[in-house]
Amino acid sequence: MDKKQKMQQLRVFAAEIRLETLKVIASRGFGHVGGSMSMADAMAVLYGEVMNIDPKNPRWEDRDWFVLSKGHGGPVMYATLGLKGYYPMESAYTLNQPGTDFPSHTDRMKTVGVDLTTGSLGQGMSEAVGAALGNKAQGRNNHVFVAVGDGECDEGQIWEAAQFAAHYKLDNLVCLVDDNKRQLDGAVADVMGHGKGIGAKFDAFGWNVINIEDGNDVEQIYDAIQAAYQVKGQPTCLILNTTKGKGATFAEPSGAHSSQPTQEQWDEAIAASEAELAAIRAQK
Ligand SMILES: Cc1ncc(C[n+]2csc(CCOP(=O)(O)OP(=O)(O)O)c2C)c(N)n1
Repeated sequence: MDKKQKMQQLRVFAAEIRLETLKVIASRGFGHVGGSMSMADAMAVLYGEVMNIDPKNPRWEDRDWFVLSKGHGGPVMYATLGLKGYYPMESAYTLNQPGTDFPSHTDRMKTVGVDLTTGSLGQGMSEAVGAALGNKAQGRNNHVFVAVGDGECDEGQIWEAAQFAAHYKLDNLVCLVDDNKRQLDGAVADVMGHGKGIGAKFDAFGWNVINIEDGNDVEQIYDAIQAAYQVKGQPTCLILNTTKGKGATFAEPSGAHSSQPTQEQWDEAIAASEAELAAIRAQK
């Protein structure tokens, strides 16, 4: 398969992830739509092309790892893993209900395919750094990917982990910053700005930094990860310039953090997402 075909396949996968993410959250009626939808394209690239994984053997020792440090984005992870065949997709339509294996925030003890438990912002980054160090120490050639939010980067723990990762030259670690410009209380710039920018901070901490102009474009994400693989002796940080709520008719215009739309709004959003998927599938 040539690269053009691969990218088309990833665009379809991203649209499938968006649709399933909406359905997963719709099953509960409310949830973190914004920060789930902004991640769909990155998830498509990671799970559709980049990561070495085996859905039939989720704890395979040489697998690549993924840590959703912004654990409130659980639904996009459940959609991705379901579409990859880790479990029947329908089982995730029990989001955050009593007894479910699909809590609102990702939990490795509950959901097949989730590598590490997250939800308390900042902690997943430290867990990912530990996983990268451990895998390297055991001589594996795998990679650890970690996704953090731009609001999450307000947490001091992110920067302790970043310093550690650079010091130990963890070039098997790739951090994706979902730079959707918004957090729970509003714009990141208003709540707690990042001075010269998140990329400049990672650079100051000794990381290789790649800025992705359109973080909702699968090809740009794919190319950046290939470039990251060439860099030795440093971890890489990808700054994904994304749109919060991307593709959700009721959430994208406002960039809402969490949403509780009416049934009519859910129906409209799911129909629009289905139409988007059909249109992308029809592209050559
Ligand atoms: C330690 C901690 N403090 C507060 C929260 C509550 N919380 C959940 S999501 C969120 C905002 C995160 O913003 P961002 O990282 O930008 O996420 P995104 O916009 O990508 O959804 C907050 C404050 C939390 N989960 N953990």
